[in-house]
Amino acid sequence: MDQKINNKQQKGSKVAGVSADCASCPVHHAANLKKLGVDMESWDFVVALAGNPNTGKSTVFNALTGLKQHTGNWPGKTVTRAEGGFEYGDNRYKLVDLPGTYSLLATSLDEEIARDFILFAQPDVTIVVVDASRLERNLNLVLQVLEITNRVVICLNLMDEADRHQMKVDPRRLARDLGVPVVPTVARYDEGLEELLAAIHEVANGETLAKPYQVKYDNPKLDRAVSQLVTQIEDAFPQVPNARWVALRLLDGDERIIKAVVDGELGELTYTRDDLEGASVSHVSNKSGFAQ
Ligand SMILES: Nc1nc2c(ncn2[C@@H]2O[C@H](COP(=O)(O)OP(=O)(O)OP(=O)(O)O)[C@@H](O)[C@H]2O)c(=O)[nH]1
Ligand SMILES: [Mg+2]
Repeated sequence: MDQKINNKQQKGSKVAGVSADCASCPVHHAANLKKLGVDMESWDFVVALAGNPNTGKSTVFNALTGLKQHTGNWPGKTVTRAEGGFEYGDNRYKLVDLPGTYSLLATSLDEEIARDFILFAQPDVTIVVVDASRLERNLNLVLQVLEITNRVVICLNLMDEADRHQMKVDPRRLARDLGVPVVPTVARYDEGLEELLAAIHEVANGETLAKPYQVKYDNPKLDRAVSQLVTQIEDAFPQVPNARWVALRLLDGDERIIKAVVDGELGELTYTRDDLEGASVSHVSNKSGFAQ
């Protein structure tokens, strides 16, 4: 309980002192989310729901938010976005269902939307829903998400399917190897969701310290190029939390990220008070997404 109060106080003091180092403060954060069409006014934390297609994301989404949800389109796109909310402990959470993707390389509109949300909106927690019976294929996306953010909870879903195929999946070992919480679930039958909520809550409140696994490329030339670029990216955009990932994408010739660097979009993660005061707020009833 003390921990929660402390977190709130810390957040409050950061809000009061919006300044050059406001990159991690909630007001700044809200502005990023607003830009992407998420109203943060009545919520403490934003949680993104990512995962491969057909892994049970919507089942988890429905279980956590009830059926009261907003659906609309992603701003400027014809892809549907569902968002809802839930309350857990002392906190209100907004849950955003991302399109199902196998990767975050932005080679399709769905991948671009999922990637941009995790990168630019910096959700407080990203849940990656994983099919326990197809772990190898699903880990590709997990590793990519871990390169962008360490605020991750793995929802190891379809455990019943893994059992049915006599596959032994060890959530503890996976958590140790990946360096982030892993919660086994059978979302269709509401199994494991309480534990999932507890893990989300701990990551959101900074009670879980993640040490995410990072892919090693074992290539000295690449390592040198990455570390040179990381220095330059950190100089230009001191608030970017994942310079290594940005560097790797630049080396890969990722046009979207090159554009974000050239246009300074990455730098927009730093908001000034003027930016914030200029931002209009669209109101969404804070009850509208709540489970009964
Ligand atoms: N056996 C089993 N089925 C599940 C589980 N979770 C979800 N399902 C089923 O899997 C199917 C796909 O679930 P969805 O929640 O629609 O999956 P999704 O990830 O949202 O799918 P897309 O949005 O199409 O990517 C549905 O028939 C669910 O009932 C589970 O833990 N076990
Ligand atoms: Mg779905």
